Amino acid sequence: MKMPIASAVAAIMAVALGGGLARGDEPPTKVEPDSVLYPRWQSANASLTPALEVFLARDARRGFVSFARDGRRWTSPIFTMWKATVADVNGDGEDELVLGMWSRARRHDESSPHRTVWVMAWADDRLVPLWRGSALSLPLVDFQLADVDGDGTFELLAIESAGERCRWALYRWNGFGFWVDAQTALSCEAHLSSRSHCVMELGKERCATHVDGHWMLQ
Ligand SMILES: [Ca+2]
Ligand SMILES: [Ca+2]
Repeated sequence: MKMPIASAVAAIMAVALGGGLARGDEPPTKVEPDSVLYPRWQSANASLTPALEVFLARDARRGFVSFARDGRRWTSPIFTMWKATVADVNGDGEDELVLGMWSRARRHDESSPHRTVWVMAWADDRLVPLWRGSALSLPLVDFQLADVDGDGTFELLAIESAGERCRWALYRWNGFGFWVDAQTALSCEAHLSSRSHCVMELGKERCATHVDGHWMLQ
């Protein structure tokens, strides 16, 4: 018997995410994605712009992405992810899926698990990892992607913490991973703003700005 798409996704989620559904919730068939992303991909030389649904477990320790296509549903493996977004980070005109991931890689300045970033491309009808970072240069708090200089390639803007010190860092893709191009010290109370190139710090919005040849938060 063919299972309806919504039921199939809900069943995957219920089994795979375990804690994602609590007693008293709506039945699994009513499960809604946590967000929907709209990547620009290529598939067999045709453009593919799926409504990519993001499902996260309630404890944000695991999740997966899924989309419907030609009456069928493609669903990713389960990732130890806490966030998903899409942007063209390598400037090839197609979007990458950028996942906030939990890593158990050992690092002297990181707890285990700690937050990191993976970059996945869509190729041959599947997700292919371009970069599976074990960590960024400092312990990651949160990130977003923005094309701060308007050249069509998106930069990764991270809030990072090292003990009592926190910073905003602008990372660029170098073909093999990310390198830090700019940074600004930040209150550890800061968090991402709804505007992708900005953060909120102590009630004020500070945004990526180009000053004297350098990027900084102002
Ligand atoms: Ca790309
Ligand atoms: Ca850019």
